[in-house]
Amino acid sequence: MSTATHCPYCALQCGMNLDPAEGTTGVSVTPRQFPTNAGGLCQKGWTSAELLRTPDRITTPLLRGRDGELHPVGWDEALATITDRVQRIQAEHGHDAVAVFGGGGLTNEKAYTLGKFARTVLRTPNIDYNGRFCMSSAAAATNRALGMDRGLPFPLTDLSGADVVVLLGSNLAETMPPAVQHLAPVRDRGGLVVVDPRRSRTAALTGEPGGTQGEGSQGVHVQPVPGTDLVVLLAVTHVVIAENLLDQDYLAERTTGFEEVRRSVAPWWPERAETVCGVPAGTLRRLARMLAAASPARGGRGAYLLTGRGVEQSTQGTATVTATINLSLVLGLPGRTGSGYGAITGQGNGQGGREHGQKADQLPGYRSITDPAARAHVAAVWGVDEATIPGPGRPAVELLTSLGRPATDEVPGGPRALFVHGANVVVSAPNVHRVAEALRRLDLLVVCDFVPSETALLADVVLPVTQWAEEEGTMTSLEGRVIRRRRAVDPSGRARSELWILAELARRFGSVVRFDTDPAEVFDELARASAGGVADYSGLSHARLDADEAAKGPGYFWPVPAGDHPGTPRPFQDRFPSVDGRARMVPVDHYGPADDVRPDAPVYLVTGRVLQHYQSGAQTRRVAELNRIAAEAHVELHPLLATRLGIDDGSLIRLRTSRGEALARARWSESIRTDTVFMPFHFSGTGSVNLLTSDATDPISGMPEFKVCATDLRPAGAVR
Ligand SMILES: Nc1nc2c(c(=O)[nH]1)N[C@H]1C(S)=C(S)[C@@H](COP(=O)(O)OP(=O)(O)OC[C@H]3O[C@@H](n4cnc5c(=O)[nH]c(N)nc54)[C@H](O)[C@@H]3O)O[C@H]1N2
Ligand SMILES: Nc1nc2c(c(=O)[nH]1)N[C@H]1C(S)=C(S)[C@@H](COP(=O)(O)OP(=O)(O)OC[C@H]3O[C@@H](n4cnc5c(=O)[nH]c(N)nc54)[C@H](O)[C@@H]3O)O[C@H]1N2
Ligand code: SF4
Ligand SMILES: [Mo]
Repeated sequence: MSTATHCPYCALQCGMNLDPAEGTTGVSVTPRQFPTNAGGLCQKGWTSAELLRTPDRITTPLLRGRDGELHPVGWDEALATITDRVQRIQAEHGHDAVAVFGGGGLTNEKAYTLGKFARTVLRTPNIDYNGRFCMSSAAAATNRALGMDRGLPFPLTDLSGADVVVLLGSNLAETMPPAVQHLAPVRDRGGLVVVDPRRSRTAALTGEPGGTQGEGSQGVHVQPVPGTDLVVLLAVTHVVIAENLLDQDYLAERTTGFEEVRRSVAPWWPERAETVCGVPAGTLRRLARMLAAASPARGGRGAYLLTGRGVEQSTQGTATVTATINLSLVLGLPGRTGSGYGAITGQGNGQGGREHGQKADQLPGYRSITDPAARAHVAAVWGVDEATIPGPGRPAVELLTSLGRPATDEVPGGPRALFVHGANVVVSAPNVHRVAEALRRLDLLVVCDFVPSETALLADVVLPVTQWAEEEGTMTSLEGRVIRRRRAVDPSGRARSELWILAELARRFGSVVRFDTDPAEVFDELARASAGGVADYSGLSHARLDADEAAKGPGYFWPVPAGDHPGTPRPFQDRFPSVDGRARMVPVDHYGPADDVRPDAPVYLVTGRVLQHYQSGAQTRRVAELNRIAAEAHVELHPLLATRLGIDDGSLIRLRTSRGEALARARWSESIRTDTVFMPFHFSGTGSVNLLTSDATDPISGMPEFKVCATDLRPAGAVR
């Protein structure tokens, strides 16, 4: 019998059917109609079942012995060891001495339980997650400006009706290939705009070779100096205002703060902006006019501005998203049918994962942990005294680098034990030298995973968990649509669900707080905890999601505040969920990357993804078909730069930044700027780009500057 579920990887959450595979214990994958993928899957989705039976899957708990190696042990021994050691650490150093690191791949039920476990059992404020690396700048900016952080506040399929779609720092064609079909009508209208220092696969869809419009063009590729998108946005906003292309009525009725923003963009006339971002003034003007013509106020079909990690993973990520929202507001786009601003969420449950309490400052339902009413509501659901719920913890980079740090007069001591659930931080965090060093200082590292990731291999205790096709739960897609993940096969070996692990640990810690292990019951509790919050799931249950899927189509867009509420596909139609119902415009300015190019590091290093691999590669490097195509780290560089540095195509390059060195193969490509190189982050060992990246963070969101730093590069054999 077929099981209707969704892909384990990215936030597009493509629909798929799983069927028992003949003659094996595994399953086979076939694509299923679902609005985001419309029957398509990328190569990662097609091959996803292979990981269920990967030869080195962890099928039993592992404990590091006196010999320094990890050895199989029973569940009882593993959990007793954890309980004993955590209790001793907390007795000596206090509750805060234990930390938790979660992930945007966890189901809603697991993310919720993890946050509750940290606050009620460990009683620590120190919980954060890898979404800090992914969505935190967009979240900070949208919460501030629009009153709500729902990545896309409209169904993805809405994009196809627009005249113009601008993708800022998103390579959708490689990171969510089936989504590209929704852009086809926009391309036909010549309205696809891609802003990327590389002519990525997505930028190539514009049909443009460079910054000028060619014959038969389907849009515009804008190729700015890395880290200067904010200047592009300030200049385009300047032109919209200077040429009086704005939507005065909308600004008056639906926004506040326009005057300050108008003043703040005044100094960014296109010719000045061009000297900073390298985009021709004519292109900046053309963009402003294209957008204005597409806007509903001028009778266009509509326009969308969308941001990806290319502009968000920056020390000015929150400012850049804010500038994108400001531009969308002067054009009168958000909350108008067929128009809007959205951030493209990345991880499978990157959206739900940031709503239910694994973020340092947050309680379920997207509530603030410092809000007394929120604390009282959630405390009542958990059955605890609200005074026992800790306050906000440290954001991811700060948390990871503080691990095991001794207290001094200047800084408090860092946590001495860490639980990791759903992240491979020694590959994916910025400046990993520093993170690996911090992990080594710990008294106890517990990692839950189903594969021996680079981080799991450093652990004192590894707990094997079930994989996507072995469990029930819910995910919330990039559209804010709550959907069901369903079990198709039995768990491998002695792997257990994280819900069971956390409930069992709670029991062993002597907690009186109730921890359910049935995902449907956990969901019901999550729904109650979220009631009245921004991300209100209280009208949903597994039963309702299942029953209605056949009748009304898949999933519900949150908020769904009642059992008979139809869900909210487009939450900003009538008002913004802010205090005064208006969008708030906030002036921002450009200050550039923390680690800018200079004589000893003269080239921009930008990082990102390739189609075949997912994130730290812990999963996809174990899938033979994917690994065959992309087996090792590479550096994309322009032949002109390569020739100047004596680097042959296919040769090994040594890259060096202020943080460290890495080695990777040169891949000549005319699609990148001559002052910039690109390297994916999916590889470990000497090919890990995060040996090089900067851990400077955005002052508001805590998001690290993964995308841009300054590097030196030369042939690997060359003497320095
Ligand atoms: N194949 C694959 N797909 C994935 C994932 C994966 O690991 N692999 N991960 C998922 C996740 S969690 C996420 S967050 C999404 C990410 O999805 P995207 O945001 O599309 O992915 P990235 O490749 O990180 O970055 C996008 C682009 O930003 C560009 N860029 C770099 N620096 C700058 C800059 O300064 N300005 C601008 N404008 N662009 C810049 C890069 O050249 C790159 O083409 O993908 C999801 N889908
Ligand atoms: N240089 C550079 N670095 C980056 C980025 C970049 O663009 N450039 N992007 C950043 C972004 S956007 C992201 S999202 C992060 C992602 O970085 P990571 O958080 O490291 O991502 P994954 O590789 O997905 O790690 C997830 C781990 O959890 C395991 N896992 C999956 N599901 C579950 C589960 O349900 N329970 C448990 N316990 N484990 C599970 C997987 O096997 C895997 O080992 O990387 C960031 N790092
Ligand atoms: S686009 Fe994302 S959800 Fe769809 S098959 Fe690929 S990895 Fe899976
Ligand atoms: Mo991400």
